[in-house]
Amino acid sequence: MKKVRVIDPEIADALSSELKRQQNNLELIASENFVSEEILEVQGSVLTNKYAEGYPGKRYYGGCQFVDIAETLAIERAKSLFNAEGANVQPHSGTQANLEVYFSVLKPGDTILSMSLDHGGHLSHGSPASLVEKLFRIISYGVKKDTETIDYDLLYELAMKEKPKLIIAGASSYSRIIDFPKFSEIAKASSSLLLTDMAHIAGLVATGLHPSPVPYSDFVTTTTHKTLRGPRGGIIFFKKAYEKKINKSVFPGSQGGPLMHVIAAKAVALKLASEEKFKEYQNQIIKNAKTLAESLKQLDFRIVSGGTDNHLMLVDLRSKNMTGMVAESLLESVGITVNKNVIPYDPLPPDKASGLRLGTPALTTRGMKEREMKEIAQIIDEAIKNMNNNSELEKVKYRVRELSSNFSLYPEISY
Ligand code: DSN
Repeated sequence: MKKVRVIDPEIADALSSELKRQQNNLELIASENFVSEEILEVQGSVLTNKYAEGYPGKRYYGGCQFVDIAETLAIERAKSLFNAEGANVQPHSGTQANLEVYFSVLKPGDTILSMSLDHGGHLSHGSPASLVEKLFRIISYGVKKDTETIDYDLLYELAMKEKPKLIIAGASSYSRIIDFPKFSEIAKASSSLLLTDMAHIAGLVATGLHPSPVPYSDFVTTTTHKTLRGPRGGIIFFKKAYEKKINKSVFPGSQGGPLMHVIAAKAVALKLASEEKFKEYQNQIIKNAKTLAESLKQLDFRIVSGGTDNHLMLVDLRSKNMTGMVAESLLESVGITVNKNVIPYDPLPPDKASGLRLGTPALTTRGMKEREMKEIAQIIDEAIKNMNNNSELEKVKYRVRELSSNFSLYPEISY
């Protein structure tokens, strides 16, 4: 029996139920993934006990010789994988990483030009709901109404008119290739700094399956747990000239003790991401996303922008007379986990939303391929068509269980 079950059965039950949920359900949340057992092992290691404020070789605590090894490996692997001049692996999350970039070069009141949340941007890029909007002046670009792809003409126009101190490229729900040379050209024309948040596509970038923002950006932030398939956390990449500013902004600027167990797990994830089979995995993520999008289109679902070039897609549910909110809970009831999402120019508010965001990284980790994606599209369609027919929904639920049971996940783990 696991030790936690002896001392805290309530938490052990929560862990056990979550494990079963992950094993039995079909996980289609585009920003989630399943880490390897090695990463779980390192993240649950004795490194969690160590305080190490500062940086390798320059800490404010004794006894840091071994965590220094871990952090140095993480930094070097991050730089090498993404061909970056510098990396800070301490940010606790992607939002934290973005804030740390802002605090390194901006003053309160400075202007940021970023993609609007409604069109696929991220909260931390300056949504009115976030702290960022209270500290800085936020101007937003978005996607064109007809193509639903980034409106680079509007971006240029706004950049030249507003002369923002910082332009942010990158998104949370955008399924097309982002033109980083174009962003860089516009940032240069408006004398702005360029930050790219590549959190969603980091795994694709690491393997050359999405063009890299690194040569074109002053700063690049990422999370490590999405397509990159590492522990939850963030990394900031920077041009050498910003090394001191970024490092100071992370510590002591906005964080205290780094999470050394997570940093060591980031190092392992970065090592795994440099292997040839990681490229095959990323390739399969894209093939799966394209197949899922095409299969849904054949079942009369509209895919925003007509398809996908990466790991995710936005499905417009209006032709099915269903909101994202209803679809999310309906699919949850049959064992498919997704998130409702606004679509560009959505007539509905975000808590209802007209769309769903679907992504393939997690199911690809479980070994699913094109055949399973076609089946999942049919299952989603069946569930939506039969939303008021409980006996049909029971059959759909059974199909989900059957499909899921063919792809094992964490067979050795129990709580
Ligand atoms: N919450 C993440 C996502 O789902 O895209 C971004 O932080």
